[in-house]
Amino acid sequence: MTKITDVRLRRVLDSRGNATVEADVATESGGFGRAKAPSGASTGEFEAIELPVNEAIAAAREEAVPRLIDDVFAGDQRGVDATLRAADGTDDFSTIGANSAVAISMAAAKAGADVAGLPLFQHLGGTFRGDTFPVPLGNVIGGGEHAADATHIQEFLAAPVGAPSVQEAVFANAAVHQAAGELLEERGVPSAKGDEGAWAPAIDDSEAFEVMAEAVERVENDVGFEIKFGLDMAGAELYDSDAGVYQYGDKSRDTDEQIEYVADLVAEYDLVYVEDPLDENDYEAFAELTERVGDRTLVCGDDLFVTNVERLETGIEADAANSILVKPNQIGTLSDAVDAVELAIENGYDPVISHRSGETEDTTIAHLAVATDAPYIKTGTVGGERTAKLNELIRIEQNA
Ligand code: 2PG
Ligand code: MG
Repeated sequence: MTKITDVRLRRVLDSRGNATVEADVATESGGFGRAKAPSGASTGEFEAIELPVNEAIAAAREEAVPRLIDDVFAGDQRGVDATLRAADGTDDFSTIGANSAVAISMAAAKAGADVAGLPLFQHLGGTFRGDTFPVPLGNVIGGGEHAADATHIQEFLAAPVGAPSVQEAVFANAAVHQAAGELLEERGVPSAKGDEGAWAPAIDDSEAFEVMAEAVERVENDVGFEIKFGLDMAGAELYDSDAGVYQYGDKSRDTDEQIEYVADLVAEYDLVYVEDPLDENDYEAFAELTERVGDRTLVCGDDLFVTNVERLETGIEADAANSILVKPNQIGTLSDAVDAVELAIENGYDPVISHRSGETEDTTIAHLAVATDAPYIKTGTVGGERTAKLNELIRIEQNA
């Protein structure tokens, strides 16, 4: 193993045109890794803290970089991440910013892989990992915090569960996206795209369900393998905590009605995946829904768990869900993200490795999904910052 000799941080663009942190990590033997932090819009209340980029860079240069240089081995990911935590000194990375932390953590992993002469997924996963491939969940129609004047439900996600390969799955999702675009056009609904490249039409959720079901059926008939779909409801964004109701424009549902509504949707559309169907503070309501539909669909906690093992432990205790969304920047380091994946798997929860709505061309999460044998990855359908990950998965599958 070789020591880290240099860490450079800079401000670069993300897919929304906002600034984000890019980190370069170099080692004494000439190893090199570069990574960029993503950024959320529908962020969970309990996520690690993303600082303004200039502030995050300045704080990380002062607190973290000196501790990493000439002291920590690039291949020792746990050591790198423990150093970042010690340098920060808080639980939520509010000193150096989770954006600086995650960029450095991922860049160090890439430098470690470079030194070892291994692809990143193999460096992270080891010899006995990385032989299964995740099903990509593809965002096809969406609104919520990701697009103005579109659906209330944040994401309608194609799930090509019967695809024989990642490549077939990725193309199936793109075909569903295309078919949905055509169907919207046939209905005379003009549609721009939201932050993640999903169609963002000004239609109500019930019409989006119709379009989605039809688009999936068309492509399913075409490709000859099973395609289902699912949702990210981003329940915390719909929830009005003062009134205690989920607000869909003029219509509101109390918690019992929300549970009923989601259970009905699962039955009617045979949904295989429902993310954040309820508010991020309501483990109990999550548990009630999971009790009702958990044998048929994944009930996934994103804002509920925020990739945090303590919150996941609470959820496991409460039988709140059967799946967790894993976003490294929600918790700040790759080690923390892997801990969440491992705790999930030990307890029968399916981990879903995920992008953010604000992304870059960084491909780390594609490798993380393969390295951890995660059954699913959520990383969009079209658009350069999304296809960066999808095309990387195809390459990994082909050993390219
Ligand atoms: C989500 C994500 C990604 P954001 O809610 O799951 O789709 O959105 O990055 O805006 O939190
Ligand atoms: Mg979500």
